[in-house]
Amino acid sequence: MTTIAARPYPYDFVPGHTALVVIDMQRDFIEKGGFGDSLGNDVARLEAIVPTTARLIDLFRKRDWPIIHTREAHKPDLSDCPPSKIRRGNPGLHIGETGAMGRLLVAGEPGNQIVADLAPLDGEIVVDKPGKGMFWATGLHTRLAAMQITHLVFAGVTTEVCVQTSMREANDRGYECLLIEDATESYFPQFKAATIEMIIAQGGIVGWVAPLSALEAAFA
Ligand code: TIU
Repeated sequence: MTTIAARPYPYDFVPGHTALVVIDMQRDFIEKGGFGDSLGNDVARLEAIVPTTARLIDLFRKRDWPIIHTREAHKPDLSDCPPSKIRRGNPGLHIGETGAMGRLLVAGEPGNQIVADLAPLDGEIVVDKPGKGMFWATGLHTRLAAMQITHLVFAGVTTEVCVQTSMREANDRGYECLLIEDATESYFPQFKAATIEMIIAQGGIVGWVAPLSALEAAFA
């Protein structure tokens, strides 16, 4: 066990039982012409965390610790996308419609791929999730249980949507969750800040938060 300097108090990292989860670092959210851009957001904010996230992934890769990459992805026939989800959002371009990088949030489309600098390697788990949370309709909890994973380190986008939803789902399933604060980002800085405060309030009601440097220092 290794102790990480974190808020609201130190986080016990348990090698062999800890996986990294990188949420939705896909072109749809991070590059111009994707879903995030079509919703009217400044995607450059999200692109800025790619180098930190790459360092975090590298820290896990060097030690051969498990890495899970998620993508928000729907089947091409959209049978796994509720009509309410399609209706909401940008009134111009909806999920499944064709943008500059193919059909928005549809599996297999160019925009649905993880950005090149963070591309998964063979042996890493890639989960296509139809919801904002990573456990809904993915079977991931069963896979993590089979791997005896009890601790999850989170990164990715966006902090208050898919990252927070996944972390709350994980918390309810009994995982000890740590969010790396400089490897997550929101289109709305105030939402990122509020999410971090919500996670660590009340004695870590959802989990812990730490900068990447705290993890690097612990494993130097
Ligand atoms: N719109 C927004 O902030 N996020 C999403 O739709 N999905 C994720 O957070 N991945």
